Amino acid sequence: MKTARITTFSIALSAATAGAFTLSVDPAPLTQIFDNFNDGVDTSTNFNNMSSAGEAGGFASVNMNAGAADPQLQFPTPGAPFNSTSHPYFRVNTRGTVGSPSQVFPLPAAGPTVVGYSTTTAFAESQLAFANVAPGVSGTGLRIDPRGGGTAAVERFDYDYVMLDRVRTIGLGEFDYDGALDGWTFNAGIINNVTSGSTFSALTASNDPVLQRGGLSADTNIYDTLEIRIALDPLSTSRMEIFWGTNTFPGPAGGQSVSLVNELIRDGNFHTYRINMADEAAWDGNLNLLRLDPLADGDAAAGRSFEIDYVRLLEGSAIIPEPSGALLSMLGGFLFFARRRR
Ligand SMILES: [Ca+2]
Ligand SMILES: [Ca+2]
Ligand SMILES: [Ca+2]
Repeated sequence: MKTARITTFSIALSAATAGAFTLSVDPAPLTQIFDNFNDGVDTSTNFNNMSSAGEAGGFASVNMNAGAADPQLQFPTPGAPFNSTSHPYFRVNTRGTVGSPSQVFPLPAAGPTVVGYSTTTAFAESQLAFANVAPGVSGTGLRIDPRGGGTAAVERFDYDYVMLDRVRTIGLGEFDYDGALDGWTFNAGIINNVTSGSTFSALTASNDPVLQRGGLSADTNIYDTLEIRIALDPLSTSRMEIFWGTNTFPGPAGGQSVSLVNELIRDGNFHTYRINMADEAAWDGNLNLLRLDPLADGDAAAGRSFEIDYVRLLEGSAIIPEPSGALLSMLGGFLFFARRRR
């Protein structure tokens, strides 16, 4: 069920929370799924020295022939075509039997549009930008060269998703292939977890369920916005709290979090919470840890279901709107706007 778009601006009411943040609930999407390889229908084509190895479990697989020169393949667009003006950024989640330099060429070819990235042996997301594409150029497919060429043995490459973004974006968790954890760990307060169909679903089982993602290095001067798409148990009543750590403000730490309570829509359907952190003093330096407590306290201990579609970091300064006068008056006394740091 799609709900009407509402936007609220608030400070966290939790006594443990200092500072201010800006929240948009169910804002217009900034990301378009180019292909998530989740329907089990292999649409790869135009192979050169490569062949399909099928699409299953939420990703597409291709094999590069032994001795291959200039291996390449194309993913056509089962969905909407790309437009480099509306969506100048894109992300590829991939892995290979060897870590190697890879390239993407937007199709149809429109000048020197190569973008290089690095395939690793575990699934990892590369954040890319269409390079040297004339403004307004659009395309209908991507050619991928998984490796520059020349290898002794057959090598396999897997593709989990290609997503097109309006602003610079990092997928901290897309949960887009079966069993994917995308680097997240969790404590015993989270049980019965299943990743399937691009979501991580689970039950809370203690008063302090914790999901955590470490191993990050994201410049908070660029990435100042969190976006979480989550469905919450209609029986739930407690807060969702997000802790973070940076190189200058290590975490998780008490008082270094934001929490949502009344802003949460608990109807069992997915809702998007876009949280701009620019006014949080400790959102500073390089983000290296994010912790998500989906629910808390006795509510969580009672065993509530939740399902996460994704957790993303966004270049928020480009897209967080200043509040309108009408909105200001509508929200009246709930408003607080901290001085922006920059
Ligand atoms: Ca497919
Ligand atoms: Ca996928
Ligand atoms: Ca997802």
